[in-house]
Amino acid sequence: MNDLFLKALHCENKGPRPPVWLMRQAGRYMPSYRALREKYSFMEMCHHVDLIEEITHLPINAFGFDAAILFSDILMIAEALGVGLHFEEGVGPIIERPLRTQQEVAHLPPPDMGKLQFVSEGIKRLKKSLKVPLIGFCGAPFTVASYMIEGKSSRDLKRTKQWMYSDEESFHQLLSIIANWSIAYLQMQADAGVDAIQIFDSWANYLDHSSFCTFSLAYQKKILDGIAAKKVPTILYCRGSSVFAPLMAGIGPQGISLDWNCRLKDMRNVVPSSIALQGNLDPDVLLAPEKKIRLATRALLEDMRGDAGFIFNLGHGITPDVQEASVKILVECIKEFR
Ligand code: 1CP
Repeated sequence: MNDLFLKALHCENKGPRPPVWLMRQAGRYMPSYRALREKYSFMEMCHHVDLIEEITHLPINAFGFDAAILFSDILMIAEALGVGLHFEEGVGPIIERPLRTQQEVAHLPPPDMGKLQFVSEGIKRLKKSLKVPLIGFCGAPFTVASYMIEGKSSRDLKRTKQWMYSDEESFHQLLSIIANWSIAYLQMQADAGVDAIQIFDSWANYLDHSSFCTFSLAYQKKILDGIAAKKVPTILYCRGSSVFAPLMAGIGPQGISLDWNCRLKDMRNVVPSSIALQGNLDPDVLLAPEKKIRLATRALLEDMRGDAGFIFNLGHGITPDVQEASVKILVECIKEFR
């Protein structure tokens, strides 16, 4: 088993190069993924154990990443909560019955992992076939709640924030319900064998400092505390995370994943060396010519040289318009770093 990723996550990587994996590494930029998508809907792919296994392996086989991330989606919990979910071509996720009232929140069901068994089965299968660590994940309650309220991807999160500011009580109730589901879900993933867990709060950048503490961080902490006994190392990711990094470091994750608007090296001044730093190349660098990809990759590698807790990643997910050849250049550049 290649343990470079877990070594770095525990801030114990003495080797010459950091581990590398990419958020959204199994996705539409890969022709092999698109070929499967011709045959199956995204929901079919997420529910089918054989496909979960096959798709999780695609980027590992193609690029030799040091960690795999379970093929699934943060909205599987929304689906299990009964609000209805499908993905529309060119639009993204659609929640069929978005939440509108306090009564609808009160009627959401308690955690039932029977509805998410396919994820557990997928993990068990992957643990037998993978030669790299497997990362499980969930969305943070604030981000999952925003989809359940907005009904689809939103540019401004207006409905979510209007609800948050006008009826705190039911907003907290919703976040609590999602957090309880997330705890049960991550416990199930840990029992099935994931080696690490990442929590995605992709829309936390819409919150001011005080709201971030109350509505995002508090529930990330609730989840970390709820799964602590499983002893699986966790990574927290927020978009716009650099301003919140010291707060995130304070709730006990093993790693923090940062987006590209900060100099990662400088974040060491506010994040202790016992917590891994993951990131943070601008995903759009992968749209540049080879020379620029190499330059930007080496600059980040040089900046983080000697940091035993550095995990190379992008600042956010890889985009569908990236060429596989560019990903090969990136990985090659990291692997030859001495
Ligand atoms: O059309 C398709 O084929 C579906 C594209 C796709 C894929 C490949 C979606 C729809 N989700 C995924 C997989 C996925 N999503 C993974 C799998 C593992 C991997 O990284 O390879 C993970 C970890 C996610 C997490 C996820 N889903 C997040 C958090 C991370 C992030 O990118 O911020 C979010 C916000 C989602 C919602 C979602 N699912 C899919 C899309 C296109 C979106 C985002 C829509 C939006 O921008 O609002």
